[in-house]
Amino acid sequence: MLEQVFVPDVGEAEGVEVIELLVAVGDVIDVDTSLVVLESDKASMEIPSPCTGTIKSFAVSEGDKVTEGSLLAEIEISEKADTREVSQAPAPTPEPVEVGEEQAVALEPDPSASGILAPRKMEISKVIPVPDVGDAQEIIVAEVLVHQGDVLEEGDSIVVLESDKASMEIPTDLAGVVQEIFITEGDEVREGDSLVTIVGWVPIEVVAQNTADIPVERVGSTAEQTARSDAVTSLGKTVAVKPRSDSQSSKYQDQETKTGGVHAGPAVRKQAREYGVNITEVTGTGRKDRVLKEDIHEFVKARIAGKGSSGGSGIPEIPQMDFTKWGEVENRPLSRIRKASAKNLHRSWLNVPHVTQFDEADITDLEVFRKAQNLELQSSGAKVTLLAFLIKAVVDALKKYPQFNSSITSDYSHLIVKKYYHIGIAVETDDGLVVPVLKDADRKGVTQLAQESAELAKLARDKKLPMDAMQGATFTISSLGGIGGTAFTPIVNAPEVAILGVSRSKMTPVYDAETFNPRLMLPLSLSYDHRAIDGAEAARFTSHLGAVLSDIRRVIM
Ligand code: CAO
Repeated sequence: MLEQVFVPDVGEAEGVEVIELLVAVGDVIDVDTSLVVLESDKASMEIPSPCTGTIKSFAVSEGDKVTEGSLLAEIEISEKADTREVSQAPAPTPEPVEVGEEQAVALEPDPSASGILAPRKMEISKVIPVPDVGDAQEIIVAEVLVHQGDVLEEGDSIVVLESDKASMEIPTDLAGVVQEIFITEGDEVREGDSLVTIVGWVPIEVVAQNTADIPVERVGSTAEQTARSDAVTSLGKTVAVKPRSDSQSSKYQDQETKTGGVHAGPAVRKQAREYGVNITEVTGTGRKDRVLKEDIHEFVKARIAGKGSSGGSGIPEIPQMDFTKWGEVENRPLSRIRKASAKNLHRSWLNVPHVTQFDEADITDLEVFRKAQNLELQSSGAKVTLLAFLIKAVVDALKKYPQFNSSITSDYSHLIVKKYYHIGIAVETDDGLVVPVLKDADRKGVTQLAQESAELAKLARDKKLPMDAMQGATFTISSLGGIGGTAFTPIVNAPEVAILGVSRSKMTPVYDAETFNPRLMLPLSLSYDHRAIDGAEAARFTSHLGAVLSDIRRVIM
């Protein structure tokens, strides 16, 4: 049996363009598989399949103009049970579902009346509150990341809150549109205060199962929505609702679409086509990597200047490949931290002429001393780490070789030598690399350095580092010693000019002119900016570091 799919009411008398055929003749598809993307000047939408089956033919090609009622495709139905009838029959009366005392959820009516087949979803309005923020006394709204009318996905950040101890981004757990914002930057808030209201859609099954968990303020059906344009009443109060597009019948109308693996709105896609730009090659800088008009402009500018889109540095770009040609792949979005560190690392890598000096430090005696100290400290619960001794030794070496504690001016005319010693510590977290800064390391003892570095690493892993705890480093240590490896080439954390990489220590036979002795050797990898530091200076720096670590008493000399 053949099922014919027609263009629904798209609210455009002059018709819309077929932008993309998302499946091919012969493809086996499920109910709701998107078949084609249609686009007008105002919106783009994907047209879903009404049934499970095999694509028999397409009546349109990419670039065609179509209007309501035009035949799009024919599908050979394979599973009658999954077919949703497309008829002109009136919508059935919504069936109420009880949610709490005062609210009734109306099932979305069968959308076939409008020719579009939408999943059974229900609109809910949810207030996102300030969560439990521990024992913080004062919480300030540092940044409001959304605007009224923004379309958010689940997990998108709404605001940045800051307390005296930490800063944190508050995400939405409901995908939808920002309806109302209750706070402004600088406001002081408390746990439970309302931040924003999100109006979103959730599958009816989810609502039915989780009514107890979802603080639903307002519920409504599509039918109700259509009947009233700008206000709804619930819980005894009227809430303003931003009117949605005229063609509510299309479930994707007025939303950005993700086709070809790229998020972009219709106007942006149109602009890309006009400029002859392949949108999949453009790096999106919007939310969720959405491509913006500015990105198209930048892309075109870079092309005109003969540059690749990747770095603007004139290096040839790595082409975007379709890896699915060779096997199964998974698209994993990068965390905000990974994206930020990717940019910083790339910038440093391109700007800083790196050299890495390798050396070893004999830490046999230091480790004996450290373990003895830890035995003494056992009852107090404190622990002296190797990292703390490294910080101490590094500060000593920085004092002796101050050019390692500097930044180079952008015209390369001066070194700005810093008289303070703030040591960045690379910390691995689930979201990527974070570099908290241990301030004034020269004024602290080894026990305090151990305690503070452990606290900073914990805050980083718990995503509770305040912004100022990640700023102002003069030199960075990246220790992979607890994990393994013999050496590596860390990337300088510009505008710093050097970074010390530390690998795993190993018992090694060391010749002392008469015999081989077993010594615990610590591999050091010092990367430096060759514009600011000469190779000989780097060799002296690591030699001094090695000497201090082999006899820690030297730090008091
Ligand atoms: N050689 C041998 N063992 C080492 C060592 C070394 N160089 N450094 C640490 N260890 C041992 C410690 O002795 C400790 O063992 P015990 O528990 O038996 O005492 C264990 O490894 C863990 O050490 P730790 O808890 O003191 O942690 P750390 O000082 O090694 O590291 C931190 C702290 C924050 C640097 C680390 O957790 C981390 O995140 N490292 C990764 C940094 C990173 O990703 N760098 C790459 C940057 S470039 O991409």
